Amino acid sequence: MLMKPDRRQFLRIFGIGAAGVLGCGPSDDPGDPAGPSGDFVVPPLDEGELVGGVRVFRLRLQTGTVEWVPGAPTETFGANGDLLGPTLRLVRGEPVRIEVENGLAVTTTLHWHGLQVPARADGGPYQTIAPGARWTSDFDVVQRAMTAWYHPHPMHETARHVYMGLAGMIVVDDPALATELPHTYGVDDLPIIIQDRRLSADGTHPYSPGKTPGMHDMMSGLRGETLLVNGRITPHAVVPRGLVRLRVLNGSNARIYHLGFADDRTFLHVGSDGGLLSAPVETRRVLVAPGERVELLVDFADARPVELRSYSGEVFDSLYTGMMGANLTDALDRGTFPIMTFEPGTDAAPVATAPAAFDPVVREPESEAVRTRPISMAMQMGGFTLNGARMTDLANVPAALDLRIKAGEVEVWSVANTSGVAHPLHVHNRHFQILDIDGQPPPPELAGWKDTTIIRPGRVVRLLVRFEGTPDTERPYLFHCHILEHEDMGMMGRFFLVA
Ligand SMILES: [Cu+2]
Repeated sequence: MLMKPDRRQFLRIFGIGAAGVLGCGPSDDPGDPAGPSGDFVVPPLDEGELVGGVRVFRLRLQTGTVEWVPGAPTETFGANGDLLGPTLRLVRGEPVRIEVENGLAVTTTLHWHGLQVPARADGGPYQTIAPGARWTSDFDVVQRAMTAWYHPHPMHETARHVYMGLAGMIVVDDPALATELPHTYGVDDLPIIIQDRRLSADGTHPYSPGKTPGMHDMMSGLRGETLLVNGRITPHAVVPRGLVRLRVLNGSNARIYHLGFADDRTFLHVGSDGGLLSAPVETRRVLVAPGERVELLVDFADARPVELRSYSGEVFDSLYTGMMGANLTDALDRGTFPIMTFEPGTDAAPVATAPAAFDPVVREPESEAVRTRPISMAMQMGGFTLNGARMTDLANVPAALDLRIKAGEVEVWSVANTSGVAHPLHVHNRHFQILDIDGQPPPPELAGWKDTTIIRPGRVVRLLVRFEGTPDTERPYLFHCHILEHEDMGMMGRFFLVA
């Protein structure tokens, strides 16, 4: 199979002459330099252009096609290409301007998920970009080194636009951070954008033009059986021998992954949404919900190829409970399935050993919180609700979902999920810390900075959020479930940072 656009939109760095171990058949164009679909690709790295001290990026949203199903091209959206978009590299302390041109036939937005930016620059549903129009987002990079991403966020249409292919990674670098971590993009520092798709034989999917998912898919969140990494079906990557950093982004609409390797090797979990943990956590599994990022260090020194899998069945019972939970899942959620394979090549990895510790994440004291705000996730009125309500109209938001928070104040959000399925809660603009889960302190991999976190059914998760930022009484931020179909159906609220 073939992705013709790759020739210009993706930098192909790892070739393996033949179809990948998990590739889905031979290329129908053997002369294509992009190779068969089984090859791992990395999105191009975009470092912007320095203009008068401002780092300027230009993203053009456009339509395209990708041939995942041989002979049946799928219509796609992409940024500066047919599918996905470049990885934007930001530098802490620098002013940034991102110029977005909407070359689509529909109104959309572009949101910087995980970045602390003024509300006017956030790219949520209030910052729409009409077809043919441009939108400029200006902000200073104020946060620590981390992995973020961008995706559309239009009211009621986020799921469709992301599923059509609009998403990209953002890497925030901090020149002051002394780190021995692998850091050569595309060599030992790899973006791993995991998405699932439900593709019909004619190349269409439930969000293809003219189509809309049914109510069951909206309730479960759309899941598919075809696994993509950076737009390629279960690809095969040749990696250096030694330590490789994987920046994993779950860019799926709804599916949660429980990642591990087929040989059950251990690896190091070094970072969460908001940057590095206090120290690497050695583990065999990592759970990643839609919207979340994890940074992993994997040692490929043994020169043996290995499959990255989702061991979803191992966590099924904790993510989905009762009849509702069981009804809103598929066979993959109960089993184990491949994501991609890694094959150590002949080059030695540039970084030989993993650091034992990083700058400690200072735990936020609960005593600074001025209030505890209950947040409920429930199954009511034939759908999922947030605080017993739904946000279905940008101009008319239920009081329970229309918050005003004084800039600088610290709040505890006590999030209780009484529904039968896990929901990943995302808060725009701020990274938070998990105080406790059902009264227990978080495990070390969840004790760092987060902007999206899984709330399992029946659990109460308390978050400490320091609402710093630029006051703006006219433009709000959002908080919502990151199962995109749930968000589109109104499992979302807004907050204004006020002076
Ligand atoms: Cu949800």
